[in-house]
Amino acid sequence: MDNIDALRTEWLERVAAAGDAAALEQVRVAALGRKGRLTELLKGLGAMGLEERRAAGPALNGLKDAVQAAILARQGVLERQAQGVRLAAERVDVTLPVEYRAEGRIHPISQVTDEIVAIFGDMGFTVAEGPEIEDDFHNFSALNIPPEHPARQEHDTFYFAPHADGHRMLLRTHTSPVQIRTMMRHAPPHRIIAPGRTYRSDSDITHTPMFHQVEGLVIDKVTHMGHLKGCLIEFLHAFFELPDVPVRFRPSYFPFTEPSAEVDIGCSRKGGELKIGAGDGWLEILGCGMVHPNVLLNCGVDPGIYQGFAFGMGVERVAMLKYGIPDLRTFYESDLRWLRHYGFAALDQPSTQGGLAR
Ligand code: 2NM
Repeated sequence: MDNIDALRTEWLERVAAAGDAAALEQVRVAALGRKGRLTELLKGLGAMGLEERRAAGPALNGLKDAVQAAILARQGVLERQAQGVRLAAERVDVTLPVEYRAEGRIHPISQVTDEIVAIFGDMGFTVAEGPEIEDDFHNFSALNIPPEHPARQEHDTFYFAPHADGHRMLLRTHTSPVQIRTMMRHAPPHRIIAPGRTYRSDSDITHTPMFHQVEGLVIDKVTHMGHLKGCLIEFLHAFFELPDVPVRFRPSYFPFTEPSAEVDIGCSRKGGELKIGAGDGWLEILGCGMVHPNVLLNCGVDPGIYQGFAFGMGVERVAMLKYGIPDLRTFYESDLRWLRHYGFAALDQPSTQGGLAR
């Protein structure tokens, strides 16, 4: 029995001393494994006489149970300890200062272009794009702009150096060549808008040599001036988020449309402050008209069957009016303080709700 008590003390101490799961497993194998110390002693019971076995058997089995129970208990303690260490290592210190990240802003030109695209998108228009480097035919001739028209002069248009055969490429002066390419490549009906960069040799407080336009084109068998007016009035209401903004169509002239009109919205100018939506003043916003039959013919569209309307606006101009940006030239100075002030958060979706939801 002294022997058993000594064994119990020894193995319970060894179990208690195991510092991790691997050490504990080593102790278990040494005591209770196939060739373990206690297993060997239990095997020895078979060789004993009856009396001896009656005395030693319960004691040895009791010792085995005690060691087994101690191992299980120690296992639990070690697992909880390991978990504690893991949790301490994984803990996030929410009081630490966050890492600084520069947040980008959407440029007003991108924002306003997206807004215009979203509004016409709701009316069933799809976006069309084309090259910024164009030829004379797509930028001028197809649009019924005569050879002697002032817009074709060196003074107004950026031309590239002439090729050997004399023809020279140019930077498109409007996005209309996109409409020309669309009509030449695809059969009618058409309902497209063409947003993009345009270039004119012009630089003063109200002109930058590169600027942006959105133009639109609708061609179908029954399209008439009523559609033009309804479409553009709906657009202006949605864009300026003013359902009651007065709209005026004023006769005008473009070589590529007949009849042509300029579109104004009502405004007031009190004490030098411009307010869109009411008052006795008018602001020019858009140009538009019914596509000239010559333009349709130039694009292989039969004007006896098809007709339609087109319109165009300057993105910088409507952006300045909608968001109160006073100086055109600041758009392209790449001043980050300006962009932080006039720019838009990336997660603000271009909304058509303000004007369309009545
Ligand atoms: C405007 C005003 C009026 C226009 C015309 C065409 C085309 F290709 F269909 F003939 N595209 N854009 C147009 C008409 C553009 O901008 C002030």
